[in-house]
Amino acid sequence: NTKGFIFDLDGVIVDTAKYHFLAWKKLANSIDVDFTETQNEQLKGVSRVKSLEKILSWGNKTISEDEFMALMAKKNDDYLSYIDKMGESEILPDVPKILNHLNENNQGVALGSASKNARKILQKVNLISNFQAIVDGNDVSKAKPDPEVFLIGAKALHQKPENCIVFEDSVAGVQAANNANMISIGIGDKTVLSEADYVFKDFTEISIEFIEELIKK
Ligand code: B16
Ligand code: MG
Repeated sequence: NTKGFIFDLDGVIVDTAKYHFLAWKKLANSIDVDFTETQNEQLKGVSRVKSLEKILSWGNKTISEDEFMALMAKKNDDYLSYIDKMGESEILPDVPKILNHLNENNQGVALGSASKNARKILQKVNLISNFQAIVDGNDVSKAKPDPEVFLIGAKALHQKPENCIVFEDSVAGVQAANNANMISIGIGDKTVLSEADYVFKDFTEISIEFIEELIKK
């Protein structure tokens, strides 16, 4: 039995949300807009363009197209300065255990992320060789909750959507998996991710037996 396992990146494999927060906060404050951790929550799984649009609307700011592009570049440069220092120690607990088990048992493994920096981050934490396919922000035109990112992932793994399992930490991502007709596994808070088929706090709560059940389903 072969299934397709599709992983989100930020919040599932690594905790880059803290670096997005620092970079967005610095940028927002530089244009006199407040930025809180609660607002950062709302940017999870959301693209870079959409994130800046939200920050500008929270601050009631309108800017020119050129300024918009300049701010996007500034945020990303700042974000990349944190990414450059990342290493294997920032992989979230038990993620390698699950990836290794899937690879050893010839299951399809893909990444499905909104980030345009996904490949770089996977290289930094030395996990890139665990993925047969990488679908990221450079490959999609429609953002989560649209299922596009995961449907492209399923195709790359030569799997039907109904034979795919998605691991996601964001509400929009869980909805995208459900919209793709895949099994959705939320990583995080049960009350936040209530639309997911299963929810676990993190990968330390996911047993190999559970993974085996998903493979046999
Ligand atoms: P970038 P994911 C998402 O990654 C993040 O959750 C989101 O906060 C970020 O804005 C988005 O990637 C775009 O990232 O600026 O690096 O292209 O959770 O889909 O892996
Ligand atoms: Mg995420």
